[in-house]
Amino acid sequence: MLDPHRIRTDFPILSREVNGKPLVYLDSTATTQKPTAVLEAMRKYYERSNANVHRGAYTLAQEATEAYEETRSKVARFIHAPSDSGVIFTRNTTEAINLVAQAWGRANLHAGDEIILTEMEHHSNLIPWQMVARERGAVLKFLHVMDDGTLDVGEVDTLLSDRTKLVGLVHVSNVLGTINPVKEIAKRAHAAGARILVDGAQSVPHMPVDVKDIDCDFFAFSGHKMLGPTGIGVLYGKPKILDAMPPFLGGGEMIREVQLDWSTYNDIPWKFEAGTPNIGGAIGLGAAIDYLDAVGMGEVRAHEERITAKALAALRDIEGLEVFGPEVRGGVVSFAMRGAHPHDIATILDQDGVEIRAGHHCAQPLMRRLNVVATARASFYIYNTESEIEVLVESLKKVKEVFARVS
Ligand code: C6P
Repeated sequence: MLDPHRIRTDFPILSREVNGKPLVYLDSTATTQKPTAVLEAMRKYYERSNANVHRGAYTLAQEATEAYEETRSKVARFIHAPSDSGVIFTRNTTEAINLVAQAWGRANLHAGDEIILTEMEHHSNLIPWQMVARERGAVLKFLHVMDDGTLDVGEVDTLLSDRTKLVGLVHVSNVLGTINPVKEIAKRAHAAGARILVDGAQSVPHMPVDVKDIDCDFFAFSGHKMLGPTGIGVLYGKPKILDAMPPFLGGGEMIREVQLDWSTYNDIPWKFEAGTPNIGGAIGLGAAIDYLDAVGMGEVRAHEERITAKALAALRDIEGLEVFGPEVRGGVVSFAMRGAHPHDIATILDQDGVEIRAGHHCAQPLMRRLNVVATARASFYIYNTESEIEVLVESLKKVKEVFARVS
């Protein structure tokens, strides 16, 4: 069984204090903390092998290229991609989805074509489709979120039509924690001749993911939400589809031959990696994958289930506190407290060293569906302990007292 107390010793930041109290970091959905192994891998690269990739014949350039490409193989293995060529490095999930919307969407969407999304999408899987749909005259349709915070899979069949070109949905909601049945939805999308894109920003860091088993066409996630650094993300795509797509950005490294008035393009994945990539970031991500591999993704999920079940039970016990989302979920708990604005909750918790996020979580349509303007949100990862849940609960009780006094 995963021991969070042992794991915590690998994370220097977790021994600091905030406002005179031990840090209780409960915002891993926004970004995770980094273990020493990741920090050291990046430091070693910059101290010993720093050079540009794919460009130099000298030793440092070869070392940098090998380390960068090694991470691509690690990513492919980690998500069970059939080959490295389907793994494209991006800045983050957002850029990965924009790549698909711009490169695949502009080439494949025509007036009247339909894209199916859900009401629970993060803005990064909504705005890129709004942009390309407006340009191409395509239509957006939405799967509703039911009162229990899940999707009705059967509704997909009512929305799919012979005009549907793409179904795009989040694997695990960053607000509700809902784990969506992406494999089942992929099957239905494919039966209707549509492509499927999965936003895996909150699944890959927290549970075993197998893109081959899901049979998704595109899958996006961010390194910084899985112990890696910011500025490195991944788009996985089926190689055949990526091959047929035009490039996203133009520039160095994505070309084969360049004339003054025309060019031919590199093979995938490099066709989609114009310019000098985030080499240090990729190396950090590789170290993060090694770390998660050593812990075991099944263990990661089991630990989060334990912590989340404890948090759910404890929060539901606080009178006047409403928890959003289903029972079976990722390690995310969004809630509202009667009479207290989520931002005030977060500010008061911060006085106790408890760091949670408050706001719309980049999911404004979902906030409207929940009939709130914002929620408070605690989220968990491998380094969170049961006693931290107790600190959260005690601190929330204080919030309640403060607002009982002022109201
Ligand atoms: N959600 C949160 O606090 P980027 O910013 O590109 O790394 O990730 C975007 C993104 C996409 N999809 C989902 C499901 C996400 O949760 C996020 C990031 C953070 O909820 C920051 S808004």
